[in-house]
Amino acid sequence: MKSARLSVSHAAPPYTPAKPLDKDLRGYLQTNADVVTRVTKPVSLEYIPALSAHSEQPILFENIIEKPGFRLCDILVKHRELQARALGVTREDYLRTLAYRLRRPPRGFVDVADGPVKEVKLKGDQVDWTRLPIPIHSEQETQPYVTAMNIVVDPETGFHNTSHAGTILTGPRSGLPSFVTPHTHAIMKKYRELGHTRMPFVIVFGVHPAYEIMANFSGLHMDMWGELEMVGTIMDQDIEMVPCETLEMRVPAQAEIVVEGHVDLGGMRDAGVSVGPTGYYLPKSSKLPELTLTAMTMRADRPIVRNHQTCPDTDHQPLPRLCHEAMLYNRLSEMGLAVRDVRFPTWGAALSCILQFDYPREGMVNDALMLAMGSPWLNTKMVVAVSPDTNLDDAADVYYAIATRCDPSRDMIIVPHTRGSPYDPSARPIDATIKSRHDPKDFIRSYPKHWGKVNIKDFL
Ligand SMILES: [Mn+2]
Repeated sequence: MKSARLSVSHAAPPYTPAKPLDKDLRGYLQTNADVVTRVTKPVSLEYIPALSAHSEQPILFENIIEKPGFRLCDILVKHRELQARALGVTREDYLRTLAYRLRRPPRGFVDVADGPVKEVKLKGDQVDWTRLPIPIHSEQETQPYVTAMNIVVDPETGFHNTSHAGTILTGPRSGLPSFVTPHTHAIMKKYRELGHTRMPFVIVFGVHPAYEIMANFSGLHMDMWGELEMVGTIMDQDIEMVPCETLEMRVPAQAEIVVEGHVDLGGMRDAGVSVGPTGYYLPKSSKLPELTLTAMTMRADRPIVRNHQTCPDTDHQPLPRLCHEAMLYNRLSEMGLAVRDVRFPTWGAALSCILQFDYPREGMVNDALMLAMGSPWLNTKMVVAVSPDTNLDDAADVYYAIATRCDPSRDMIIVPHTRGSPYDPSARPIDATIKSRHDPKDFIRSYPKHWGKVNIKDFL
């Protein structure tokens, strides 16, 4: 009875046989070796952004010419197949499993005294993170950009808030973290109000990809848990945390590399151009606080830097929206829809969402579209509802459904005067031309150096 697949079921997912997930990134890469591209030939760091972004599956660079002793991996969650592997379930069970687990209470941590990330400990002047393989992500950027998970502890609640806000690497012990999330801003404000001049901050490189899915959660949670307290919940296993060397904080014991430091709560520095989630060079400049490093701990054997290449279509677009998809799945299910999938496609510039469902009666499609468009996030500028027979992995098939099944005069709803995304350079939907009122330079797309000119076959 237990394994029966009923047409209506309220049994808790996953339906697939439970097998514990790997605790760490290297375990994950080994378990999933069938889809990992291992690059063992020497590669210069400048080719890694283009080679990573050309890859549709996990890629591990084991021999980086300028950065001996370190490895780099990328593309862990770009597609549904990979996201399902991150949760250890089938592709079919992935979204409802994540949606279900996000409704569960936080599992918290298991505190341990030691762990693999403590095999090498560097403090003070010994710290030099320019030794790590941190690439420059695009043609117009001039500095290496760190895109790993970061943690700040809420001084009021003690919860561990996480994000993947990028940090510009400015020197051996300095950086400029971008802190794009409202929660990080709120937490910085709390530190200031408590009279602090600096905020403890850690960057965590190389964790199991399930950490990353949870780390990008954004929703109502700050009075109940931090994202890190929920990682064990979505992994269905305990998470081990070790104390930092120089901060009153704990960090994942199974990470590859941890960088500890303080963020200055006083002034901000101009950081120059960066690549936004829409793929354009926006914002053109931003004021960011200064980060000063105090310690770096890591594994002894060729620690892996997890890079999220930012452009063009990489993990960077789907990762911050995977929990959004699961939360929308929950809310659409509450309406009584048989939800097949919810997707922020990599090719939707992090502004567009596709809902796929069967519906029992008229009116439910518009309600579903309005629900998604009224979501708390700024990523639902354009929402498309499709039937279960459309292939969401194929942009052409979605376009085909729009072209053949939609009469815009009847089936399109335009909702004016909503917030919009600061990363969205357009002003109106539908007319997707560059407007004469705009500066065409604002629409230059970002690409890594050597884009389209490298072939992974030359490096294998
Ligand atoms: Mn948060």
